[in-house]
Amino acid sequence: MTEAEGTPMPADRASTPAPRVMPLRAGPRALPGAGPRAAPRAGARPASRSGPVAVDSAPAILTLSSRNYSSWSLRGWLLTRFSGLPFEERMVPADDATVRAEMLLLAASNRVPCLTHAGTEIWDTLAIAEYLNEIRPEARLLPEARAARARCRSICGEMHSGFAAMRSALPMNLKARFPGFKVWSRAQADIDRITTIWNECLQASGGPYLFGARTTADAMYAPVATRFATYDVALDPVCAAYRDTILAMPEMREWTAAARLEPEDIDELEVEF
Ligand SMILES: N[C@@H](CCC(=O)N[C@@H](CS)C(=O)NCC(=O)O)C(=O)O
Repeated sequence: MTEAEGTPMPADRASTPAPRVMPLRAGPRALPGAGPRAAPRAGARPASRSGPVAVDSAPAILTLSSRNYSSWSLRGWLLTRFSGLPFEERMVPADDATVRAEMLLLAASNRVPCLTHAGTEIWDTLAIAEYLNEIRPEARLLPEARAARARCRSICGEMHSGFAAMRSALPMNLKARFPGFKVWSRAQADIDRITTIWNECLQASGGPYLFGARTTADAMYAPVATRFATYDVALDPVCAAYRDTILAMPEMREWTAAARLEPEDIDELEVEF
């Protein structure tokens, strides 16, 4: 068992405030600014590193799917929590095809996560990260130093577009445990690349997160940490400690506890999702 129940929480960051959860009840048009054709607010102020901007006070809605299976939902949710932006959750039910289809129409891409804020719809996880970094610069979702920032964006991009073998062979499933799981060679090559990234980042930053304090990179790789626990993936001590640091984050514990309450195990979702 590799999950970090009982391991000490990292001391450098407090837990971020919990969002209000809103299960889907209203029709799509009931969501303020959430329509697929919602136009970006004209003249919305661009990012400023000097502090929060006016747009920051607008209500935010984050559309998500299964906590147990949806790795992209987890990334988007962690990013929004890291940012400190208050938001309401809209959960797309994984098991109701009609409601699900309706709900996904809210996102131009038919994908989750989707952040709707101040009349702007952001439906890709990296775009959400960049947006949150602009409106909440004080959260430092990207490292301060230019070289580290470039490296952070590089490894986030690598996660976003890569590791297909690992993602299909070891789908995220927070509730499951597969002791002694046999990892096939192409998935192992992806795992090796990820552990190289983690080791390099942690050595350069000194940890406990990939770039010292928490950044977008930790949200992007958090579902990988859960997979390493679920599938009992053997790790070197540095990567094992990082996995446990991620799993012990208060936000991660909160997400996992809620995932455990999701009633159903959905066979068709036991694939990359
Ligand atoms: N590249 C997208 C990936 C999003 C994605 O693939 N989301 C999956 C769930 S993890 C999805 O919405 N699948 C369609 C569905 O749930 O019906 C991103 O960065 O947000």
